[in-house]
Amino acid sequence: MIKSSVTIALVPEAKGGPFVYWDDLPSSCAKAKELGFDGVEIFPRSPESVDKNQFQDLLSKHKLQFAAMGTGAGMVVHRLSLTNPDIEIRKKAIDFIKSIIDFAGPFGTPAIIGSMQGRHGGDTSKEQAIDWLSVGLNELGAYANQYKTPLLYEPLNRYETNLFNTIGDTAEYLKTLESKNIKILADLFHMNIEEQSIHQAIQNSGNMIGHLHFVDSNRQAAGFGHMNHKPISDALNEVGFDQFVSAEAFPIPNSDEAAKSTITSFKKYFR
Ligand SMILES: [Mn+2]
Repeated sequence: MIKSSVTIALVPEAKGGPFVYWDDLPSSCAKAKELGFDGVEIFPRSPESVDKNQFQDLLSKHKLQFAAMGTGAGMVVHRLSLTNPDIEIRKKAIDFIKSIIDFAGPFGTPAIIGSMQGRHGGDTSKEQAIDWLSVGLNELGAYANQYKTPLLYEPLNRYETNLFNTIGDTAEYLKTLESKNIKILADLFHMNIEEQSIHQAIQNSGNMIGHLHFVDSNRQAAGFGHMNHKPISDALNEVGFDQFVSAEAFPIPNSDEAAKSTITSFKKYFR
């Protein structure tokens, strides 16, 4: 069964970003439970910045699942990426992502590589950047495997990366990697910009999708834009997707309203 999740950002430097809840882990988890979400996706400043015991207690108390953990603070806070021309920075990027995998893995939760993929340009050719990306993904996919969790790789829209923008291109690329432990994070906002057909892309590569960012056409909560979610939920059911659809949306008009619109839409399309 497809499960619902809501994002919680714990990175002051990411203010203005598309996350539903902010800063306060206990109250955000309480809200998620109250509204009926199955799980939470967290975006921490670093693994050390999250009190693991407190978080574990919150999950148990509210019977919430830990859906996914973002690594984007590595880029936002520390300017790291897997395709930086400096080998020391690429190594630090891999170490940062490993530290997130080490936090999430024991929960059975996957880490997400989004903005940490970086981009090509300047003296770095696309081929070179993709080679570096492959080195990182192969190492990190194998690393996540020790916890029996996949690594999630998220293709982004053209304004955020110039490596892989569509689900189809990403699926073809992932098949060339040594690590077979990498799943696609399909984000409906990026797909709305890049895909010819969102539901067709899901049908074509459904068995490689491991997580979904559930959002509307304008990066607001599902229900606050003009995306047609029905063919999308139909396609996800058709391919047998049974993981999380997680609200990665702006807190517009505020966190609670965005969360409520998400869960209302979730129930409409997935229940
Ligand atoms: Mn996303």
